[in-house]
Amino acid sequence: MIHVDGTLDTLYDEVLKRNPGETEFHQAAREVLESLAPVVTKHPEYVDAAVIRRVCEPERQIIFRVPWQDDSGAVQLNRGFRVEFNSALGPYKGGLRFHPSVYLGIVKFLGFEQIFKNSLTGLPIGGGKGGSDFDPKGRSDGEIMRFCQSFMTELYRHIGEYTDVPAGDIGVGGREIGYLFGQYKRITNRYESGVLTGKGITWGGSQVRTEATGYGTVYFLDEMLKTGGQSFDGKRVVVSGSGNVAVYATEKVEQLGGTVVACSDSSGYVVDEKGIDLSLLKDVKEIRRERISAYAEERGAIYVPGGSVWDVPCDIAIPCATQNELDADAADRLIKNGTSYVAEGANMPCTPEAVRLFSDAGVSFAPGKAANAGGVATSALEMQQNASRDSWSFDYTEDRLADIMRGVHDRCLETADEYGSPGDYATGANIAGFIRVANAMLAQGVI
Ligand code: NDP
Ligand code: 2IT
Repeated sequence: MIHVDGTLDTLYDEVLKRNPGETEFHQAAREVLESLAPVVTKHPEYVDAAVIRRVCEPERQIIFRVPWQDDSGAVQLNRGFRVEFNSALGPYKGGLRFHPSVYLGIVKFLGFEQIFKNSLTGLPIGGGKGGSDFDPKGRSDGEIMRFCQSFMTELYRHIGEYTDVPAGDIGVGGREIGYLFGQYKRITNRYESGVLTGKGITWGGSQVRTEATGYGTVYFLDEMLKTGGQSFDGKRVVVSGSGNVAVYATEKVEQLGGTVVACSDSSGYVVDEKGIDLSLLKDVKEIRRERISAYAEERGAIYVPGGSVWDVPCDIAIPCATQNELDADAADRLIKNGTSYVAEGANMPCTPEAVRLFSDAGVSFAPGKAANAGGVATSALEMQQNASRDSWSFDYTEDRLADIMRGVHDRCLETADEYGSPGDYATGANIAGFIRVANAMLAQGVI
């Protein structure tokens, strides 16, 4: 059971009752509520004005039908979602996920996390998330385009530069954002650049957005290492996944002097003791869209079908695939193998039991809502450039990203200190993220 003060207990019970069967949302809500006990003691006004209660209830939830025709002419059917969770700090902001596992509980957990993550960046963005149970694997470009067009034919009426600004997530990258933007432009007859982020560089996109989540996670880790008097130099690193976040986390680790010795996809993992060859990885995953086994074959590296990438010994672990991919067993093995830093590039990849084991073993742990905030932060920089019809250089944008990640890191540590949990990044992130949103909600009245 949840060990928090009576009020938070009641709130958690309400979350369970109002959102039956949505286990990922329950998990995300519980992790935040468990951190808020010292906040409630210090600030009873958040309870009086039902701020915590309101923050757990999305402002709006949209569910829609997405019919489309496959290459054989058969009609396919999927479900689309957009959960507009909280707009206290700015327009709803958060990615779209296309994956067969998507249902309301996943979108709600991601939207909930996004509220606090976006708040932590210090930028003017609210929280939201969307997606579909569409499975892009094995689909042709034409099928992806027709799906995106159908998805946007409903979504367009709910989004806008000042309302709700989607971006990518699992299964949604530059190609999909292109098709989505094209359809939005066609339906609305407006070149509204700021309605989506993650656009191509030549048509309103920002430098560094593609790299931002992975780079940002590694900048965050670099700050954690510095805090412990260490650096990436000579460190063995394991990254899970081999998508957008994993690839650019790998790139930045290598730039900072570490070696990424393993990565994975949902079929298996690769061990490459010489260090991952980035140009081959990008070619296999980003251009050819093949499986990680193709990388191993061409590189002459070890491929382990199935299994867990967390079996590979490392100093630093960066889970960059999906929620709950690193459980207590995996945490146990990492700890036994001497891992001392874990930063979540993905959203909620570590189970609560794994996080507890890390904490007990003195492993320094960074939660996703802090460590992976660089992606959405750079999306906010893309919105700034769109609003001013400007575009910044790569170096300038990357400096801004690095600065933002240092800010997020320091805010987590300072807040953890202030609320009696020194060194606890997860508690610091939850409290600091919550307080900024809560104060805006208090100021804006009962809405
Ligand atoms: P991609 O679609 O580019 O890559 C996802 C990777 O994770 C693939 O290697 C995929 O393997 C693997 N994966 C996905 N689902 C599963 C699963 N159920 N089991 C095992 N492996 C899985 O997505 P991103 O890199 O963009 O996203 C990765 C994580 O980072 C997600 O948690 C996302 O929410 C989070 N994130 C993303 C941001 C962004 O800007 N893109 C920003 C902040 C967080 P396979 O190809 O075999 O499915
Ligand atoms: O989880 C995330 O922060 C994202 N998928 C990025 C969201 C965004 O709006 O850039």
